[in-house]
Amino acid sequence: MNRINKLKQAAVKQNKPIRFAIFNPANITYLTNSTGAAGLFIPGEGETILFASAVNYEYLKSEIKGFDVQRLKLGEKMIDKLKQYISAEKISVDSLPIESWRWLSQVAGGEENLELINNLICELRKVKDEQEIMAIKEACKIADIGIQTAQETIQAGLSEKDLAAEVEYAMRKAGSEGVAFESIIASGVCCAFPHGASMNKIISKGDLVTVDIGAIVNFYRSDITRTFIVGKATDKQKKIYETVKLAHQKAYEAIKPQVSAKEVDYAGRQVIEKAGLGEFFVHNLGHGVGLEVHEYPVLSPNSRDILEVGNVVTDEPGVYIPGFCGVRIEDTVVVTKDGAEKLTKAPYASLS
Ligand SMILES: [Mn+2]
Repeated sequence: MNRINKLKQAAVKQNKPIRFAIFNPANITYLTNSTGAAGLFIPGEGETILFASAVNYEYLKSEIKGFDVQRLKLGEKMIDKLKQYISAEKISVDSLPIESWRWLSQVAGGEENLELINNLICELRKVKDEQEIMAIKEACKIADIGIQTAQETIQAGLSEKDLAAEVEYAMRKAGSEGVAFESIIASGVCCAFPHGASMNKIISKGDLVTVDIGAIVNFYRSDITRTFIVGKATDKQKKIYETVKLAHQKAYEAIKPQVSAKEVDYAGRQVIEKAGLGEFFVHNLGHGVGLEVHEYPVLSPNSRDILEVGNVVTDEPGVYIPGFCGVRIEDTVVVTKDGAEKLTKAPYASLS
């Protein structure tokens, strides 16, 4: 069944209107397998209307089959055009800026006629089909190449920015459509900033280096982190690294269909807590990956998600000790009927 029909079916089940105005770019990509549209109007019956600015119109018109592609004039907004298609009745909306919300509620005959259905699409996007998993697998293979490049390139004297450039170049050459997110290369004390972006810091001997990168294939993303040592690790660095590695392994073993996402978080978190490092694990264990690098399900202590076959999630425990160092190990993992399978496969650094 195509995704638009899936969405309609899900809306019927939840008693939501089966006419939709879709604005969120990732949702548009999910429903059309394309990018560049300003929005969609999905009527109860008949062709979906795809609104495109003049910049993207010709491309979409020739590439996208099964949609009525409508051109927006210069300066014309999608919501101006949408007026022609909707009347004062209930409509499902995924998300839109507050100004547009006010406008759309007037056209639709009142705020009570707008039904927010972003969750509905998030729920659909949580379970990847074969085509989506294939794209993510490819994106993971390319991310593995990026990690391999990092491993071969890291040395004392190189800046974090230069390392990021080498890694991103390798992924581009291997077919990535771009970076899945701003690459994080953090060395030495900077490793203690979990989301520290690559800076001008020079990598030095004795530094742990965290490399967190991702690729994009057919709009789908991957996410991987490896932590390396330049030279020889100290006992303290080794202890932290081995703790994170074990937490990563225990969480991976917990990933199965019908298991609650918070149990998976706990499986990793308790290893770090038992090692006395709990206060330094300052983020969730993982997140869904797909058209966006952070999507559902969420693997956190208070998640309500239950894992199911076709979820693609990260397993990424970390320990960050301010002023000293940080370690994170991350894989992108797909939930299968027998358990789970790692889609990123780059070897883990050995610190001994
Ligand atoms: Mn991640």
